Parts: sequence; structure tokens; C-alpha cells
Amino acid sequence: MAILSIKYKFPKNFWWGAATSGPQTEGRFNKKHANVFDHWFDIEKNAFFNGVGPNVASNFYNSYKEDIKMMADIGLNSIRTSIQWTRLIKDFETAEVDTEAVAFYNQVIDEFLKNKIIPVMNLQHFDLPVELYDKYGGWESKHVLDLFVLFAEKCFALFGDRVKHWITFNEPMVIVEGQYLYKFHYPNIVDGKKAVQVLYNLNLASAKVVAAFKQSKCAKQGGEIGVVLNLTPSYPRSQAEDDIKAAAFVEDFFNKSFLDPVVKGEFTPSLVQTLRKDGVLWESTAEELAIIKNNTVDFLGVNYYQPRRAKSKGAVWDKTKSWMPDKYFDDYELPNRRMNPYRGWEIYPQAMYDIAINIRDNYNNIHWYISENGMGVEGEEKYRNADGLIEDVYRIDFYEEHLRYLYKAIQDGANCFGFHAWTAIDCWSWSNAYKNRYGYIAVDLITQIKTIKKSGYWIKNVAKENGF
Ligand code: BGP
Repeated sequence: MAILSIKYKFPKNFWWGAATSGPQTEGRFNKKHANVFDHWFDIEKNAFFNGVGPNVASNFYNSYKEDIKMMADIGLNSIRTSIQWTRLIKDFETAEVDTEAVAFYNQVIDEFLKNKIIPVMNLQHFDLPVELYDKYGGWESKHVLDLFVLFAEKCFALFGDRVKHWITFNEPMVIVEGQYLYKFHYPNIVDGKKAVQVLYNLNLASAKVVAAFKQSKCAKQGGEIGVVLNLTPSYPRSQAEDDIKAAAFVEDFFNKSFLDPVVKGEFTPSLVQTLRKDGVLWESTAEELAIIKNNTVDFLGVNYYQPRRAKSKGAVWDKTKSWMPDKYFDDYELPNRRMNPYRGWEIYPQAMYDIAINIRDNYNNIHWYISENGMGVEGEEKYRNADGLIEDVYRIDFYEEHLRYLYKAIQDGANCFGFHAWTAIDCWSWSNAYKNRYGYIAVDLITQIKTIKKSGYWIKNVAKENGF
């Protein structure tokens, strides 16, 4: 028998895991409040692929024991999910908890530990309680930031004895883009000035949660807190000066706007300058900026799916239009780019290396991990073979290609401690619902029967060998 040698061996204790979130898995069973997506589904079912909403999701509320066991069966040693604000908290103003929800999350955490899986708990994954939007304007309101801190403190106190890795926000920039710029999160507002204020407020919220965490027993016992950012590098169309300038703005606005404050405690000077010149800079106080300065994160999670490419503005920006970041760039489509046609995203594994080297060279080589990477594919049933196995070799290839670049970056000194796939078990994907499947494990929506795909057996081996 041929002995396969391991060509890409990863550092000791590497995290081989996967990410998901409460609102995308649990289902709304026994949940007393609605988040913005629950509410959007309640009022506009057609906004969701095939009219499928978050009510059942992948039924994790009822099947968490079996689901976690399956995650352990495919060798995963760490899982990120989220605690839903709309489930845990009964009264948002006082942070009085719902006791059934506390029992649920306790059982989930204990189940992870029993299965030797490190639980990584995120506090916010696009699931703002809708009543806080209706009452106060959600993230536009600094009062809501303080209510979020109360919720976070409850989580640290209740679960911090067992959960040692916390995340303040998943992809805060996507909240800005989805809710305030490009209409893919309820309430689908288009308002550049508000977007900029929310961008600032989310940074402040994250820093305030970090400050609260530092006071917690969990932090004193060695627990850590981070944030998950979607760092999609911005490549210019060409080396022409105006293309480089356009890409630099995209980098400032979509990446550095969070990366700089969370790691360095300060906003990017060139971004501040542009926003001030345009009269849209956020309102801030010296006290708030000091909170941001003094409460940077312990570690970073990086979600990477696709690169962003930018070119200089083709048409002159209409000055009568209200402010949008798009004033400074046009999106650029690379000719003959490799595509994932189902999701409409370019595939560009090399970016893994670029992200890692940027963190190494410009962000103090902070320790970080890939917190999401994955390939969403529609109609995977057609890949099911006679034995009932979905042969998702395209997913295995996708992961191996990305991991090779990550490996090279680690060889070159990147401080990366793990790789989380999106996702372990096919889950509900916002307005795309169950269109594209991402999991190592398939879910049948009618029966809720779950089966391991070929990629699930692949990752099991990778985790066992700590490489491939
Ligand atoms: C990330 C989100 C996830 C997940 C993933 C897949 O941006 O953090 O929640 O949804 O993208 O993307 P999509 O669901 O849009 O296909």
C-alpha cells in the first residue's frame, strides 16, 4: 500500500474547525424576540430564496447534540457560533435573561466541551433585535451600544467559565454595507452619511465590549477576545496612478476602517481626511476615541471568500447626489477571472497569502486565524453517488488551493493559528436562504436528515494529520 506523505504540515495545535451562527442554525424555536432578519422574513417572504426563512434553519435548537457529535466525527477541534441577543435576553434595557435560553446555551457549550471541541462564541452576527432598530435606530444610537455591552457582560458572566474565546462582531463592515449602502440587510437604507456614523459606532461598540471583557473573570483567567473581519483585499485594475488611488480608497473604507482601530486603536488618517473634506465624518468624542485606543483586540479572525478589484471612476460623480463611498471608485471585473458561478464570486486563492503578509508586516503580526472560507454551490444533490455520498471534490480542491497559500504565508512568518471553514453543516444563508450549500455535512430540508459529504471525510483526515 502506498504511504501518502504529508506535504503541508501546519503548526502544532492548529485549529481545524468551522464557523456558523445562531440565527443561521438554531431556528426560532422558543425565541422570544425577533432580529432584523426574522422581522424582514415576517413582512416580506419573497425577499428570501424560495421563500425560505430562518424559522427552522438547520434545527440546531432541537438537534444540537447530534449536530455537535457529527462535527466531532469529522475531526473538527473548534467551532464558532453565536449567542443570539434576541434569544438570551428577555428585557433589552436591563439585560434580564431568559432562563430557558441560558439553559440552552449552557447545554450547547457543555456539549462542545464533551466532544473536545473548543467553542468560540460570537456576540453579534447581523442579528440586531428589530425592536432596538424601531425604537432607537439600532446601531445609529449610542444607547443601543450600551445595551449591547450589557448583553455581552451577561454572556461573559454566564459562560466565561467555559468559553475562553470570544468575538465581538462578525463582519461589522457588512452591517454598514447591507443596512446603509447596498440594500441587502433590513431595513435596506441608502444613506452614506449614516453609514459612516454606524461604521464608527460599531468600532466603538466593539471596543466597549473589549473593555467590559477585560474586567471579567474570564479575561483574568486567560480568556481572549477578538473580532471577525472580512478582509477582502482591494487590487487595482492597473498600476496607473488613478487606479491605484481608487483601490487605496477601497482599502481604506472597506478594510482599514475596522482593521486599523481594532488592532492599532486609531482610524486611518487618509480615511478621516477624505470623510472630513466631504463633510460626512462621524461624530465622536475624545472620551470615545480613548476607549477605542485603549481596547484593541487580543486576536483577529479573518473571513475571506473573494478579492475586490477596483478601477478609477469612469463617469464624473454627480455632485447633487448624496454621498456614497462609490464616489471614489468603480468595481473592476478582471477579464477571464475564475468564478464560483453559483455565488457570483471570483475565486482567487493567492489573496490568502497577501492577507497574511499584510497582517504580518502592518499589524504587529497579531495572532489571527481564518475564521471563514468556503464555496457555496447550488444543486449539490446532483453530485450524490450510488452510495449516497455527495462527491464535492470542487470544495476539497478549493480548500486545498487556499490552504497551500496559507501554508506558504505561515512558512514566511505569518502568525496564523487556525482555519475555519464556512461551514460544518449546510445552514441558512440570509436572503440566499438554502440556495448555495457550504457544509462538510449536507442537510435535507424536508427530513432534516444530515449526511457527511466527501469533503467531510477529507477534513477529518486533514485534522488528524494536521496537514495534507
Ligand atoms: C459571510 C457571513 C456568513 C455566511 C457567509 C456565506 O459573509 O459571515 O454569515 O452567510 O458569508 O455567504 P452567503 O451566505 O452570502 O452565501
